[in-house]
Amino acid sequence: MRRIVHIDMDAFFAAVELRRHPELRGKPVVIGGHGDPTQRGVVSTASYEARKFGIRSAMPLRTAYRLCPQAVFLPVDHQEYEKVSATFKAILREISPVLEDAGIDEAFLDISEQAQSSEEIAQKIKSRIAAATGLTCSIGIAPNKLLAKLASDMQKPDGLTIIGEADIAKRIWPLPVGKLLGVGPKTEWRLHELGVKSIGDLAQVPCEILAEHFGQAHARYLYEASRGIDESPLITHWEPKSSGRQITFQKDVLDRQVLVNTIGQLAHELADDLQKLGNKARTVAMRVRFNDFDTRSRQQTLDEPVDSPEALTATALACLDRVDFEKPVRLIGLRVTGLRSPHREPRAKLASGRLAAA
Ligand code: TTP
Ligand code: MG
Repeated sequence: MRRIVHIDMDAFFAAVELRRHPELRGKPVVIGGHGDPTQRGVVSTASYEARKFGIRSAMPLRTAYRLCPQAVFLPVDHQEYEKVSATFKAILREISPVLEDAGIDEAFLDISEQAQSSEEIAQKIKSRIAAATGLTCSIGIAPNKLLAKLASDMQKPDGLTIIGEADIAKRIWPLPVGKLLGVGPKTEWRLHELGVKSIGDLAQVPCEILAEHFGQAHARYLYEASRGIDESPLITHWEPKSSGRQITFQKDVLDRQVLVNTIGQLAHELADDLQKLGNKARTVAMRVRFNDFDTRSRQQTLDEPVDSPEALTATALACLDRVDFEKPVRLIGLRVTGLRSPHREPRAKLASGRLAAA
């Protein structure tokens, strides 16, 4: 059984700001834009005290001000947050080298090979991160990424939630369907129209019905996700040229067609790389980074390995469909994993061939 940990820092940007403004502890604090609620800009995050007033990420700063005029507004300082992000990810890599960087304040860690109990590892992660950064995080541990991510969100701040397959009906099914990775506001709205409110409701809908509304690939994803099924591997690195390509746009992109075209281009380059090396890929992963550095990754594992630009494009576009675009995009990347070389003969066959010859 795999053991996957999802780590999500608590009120991340706000928590980093409170380190250098300790006098603001306990007060409603909102981080966003230039920190001036009379100017254009959206809320990046808010302290838990500010959330009590209904302030949420992505809300216009003006709305936040209306909800809580006494809140303290601070500008976004990405450089500082990236520094803290690098520090806590380095700590996680010491605990297990199998890490997927899932965004500025979150990561997945595979601890399947570790001898210690899940509780012990969680405590180690929390205390080391606290010692190095002074910050708290919430942790979910489960047999896969999908469930680990849901678990880390169940108790916040400073939580630890461990979920097993036996807990799915009792603890996962009552959750709102929008909590599922890959169900953004748009998909959630369409599911609500079908009368699907909870993850348990989704598990009642036959896959064929979902396919009529969401297309084959997304339907299969939703069908499996609602049952807590997720075999996707951790995406442990993005950079190697042979298996990943990404583009940072010179100007942020809002037009979906531009993203579709870019994905086509990246898929062709990747297919070229694969074919040159005689490789085929089973998993295609897509990553989008918005202009506020919020990052989303989606991936899909295929039954058969592929190396054609058409197959890579189709799979990447199915991943794109599972992201809701409310913000301008600054970067898009594609990556393939589960590489297989069709030229290599299976070991067993070689061995038996030799035996036969002897
Ligand atoms: P989250 O982990 O979603 O939020 P959080 O860490 O602030 O709060 P929580 O305790 O609930 O985890 O996002 C991490 C950071 O990413 C957040 O501090 C600010 C940034 N962010 C944005 O800039 N815009 C957004 O729309 C969201 C959701 C996050
Ligand atoms: Mg967080």
